[in-house]
Amino acid sequence: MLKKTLAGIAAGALLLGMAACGGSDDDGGGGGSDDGLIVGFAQVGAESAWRVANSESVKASAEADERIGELKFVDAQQEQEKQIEAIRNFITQKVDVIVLAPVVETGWTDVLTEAENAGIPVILADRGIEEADEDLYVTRIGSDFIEEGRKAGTWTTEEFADNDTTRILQLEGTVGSAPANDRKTGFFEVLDSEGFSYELVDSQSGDFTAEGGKAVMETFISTHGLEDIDLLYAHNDEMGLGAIQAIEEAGYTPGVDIEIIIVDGSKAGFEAGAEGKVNYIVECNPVFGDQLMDLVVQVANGDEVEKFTAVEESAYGEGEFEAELPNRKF
Ligand code: GYE
Repeated sequence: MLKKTLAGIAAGALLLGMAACGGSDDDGGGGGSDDGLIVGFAQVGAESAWRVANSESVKASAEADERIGELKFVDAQQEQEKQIEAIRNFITQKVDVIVLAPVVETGWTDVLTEAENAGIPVILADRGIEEADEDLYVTRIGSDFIEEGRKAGTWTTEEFADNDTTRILQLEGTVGSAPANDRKTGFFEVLDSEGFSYELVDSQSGDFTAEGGKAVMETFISTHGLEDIDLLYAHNDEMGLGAIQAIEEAGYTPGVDIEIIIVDGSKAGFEAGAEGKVNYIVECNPVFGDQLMDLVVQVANGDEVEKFTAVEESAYGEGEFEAELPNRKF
């Protein structure tokens, strides 16, 4: 779907206007200067290797890009209020473009309407927001999280095809976040549509952190034991790696006593795979800084852009982890 927003057009018009009059920092939102675009980025936090790599990619691409004058970077420590505050500050500072990686999907209507009223276009990086608010941003770049969940689901139906009933534990990402919602949806959509026989024994959030994953896994083990569990589906590497610690501390062998799927594909995740502790890795690619900067410039110019740009990603099974390790970027 193509879309040209009023905000984008306004920003482009202002840029042209400024070029004609020599530039000034005093225009309304969507201004800009001869020194390049001012971009405000409200990042989720630093909860995972994925996130750290994503922040580095965006910062490095902004730094190297002559079209970008300044990147104002805010780490919101996984708190929506901090992101809302950051966006309000960006509006006050009259940045040219706001980039938001929304912690959760809901609760954005007011602040994004404020950005729209200020004439500042918003780009979503990584996570998405609820459909009702889709007119409040110009475009999103990131992963197709439902597809990631489907990959995990497809592997599960093949891996456990001979089981009577496959007993599953799930470690969910941050409650209300797009990747947690969608990775769950895609996974169970495949299991259900394949008529696969399973029991979801327990499912809780580990907030995408290693500590969270470990703590929840300890509870899972003390509540259910692991003897009758076939699979752990962890929505990211950190939670899976934390869970592996808990599994080992309880005297079980991860990857053997319980098979494990993780999502992201960090070096640490692939190392665990090469050691036989992880059985399937769904890749999620955080390195899209260059593509994001192209979008920032296009959006500031009021160019037409796609509503969604998917980053490329793959999935890896046993026998592939070691060979892939040197290619991992984070
Ligand atoms: O999978 C996880 C991070 O939103 C895709 O957030 C991102 C997820 C990623 O904390 O590790």
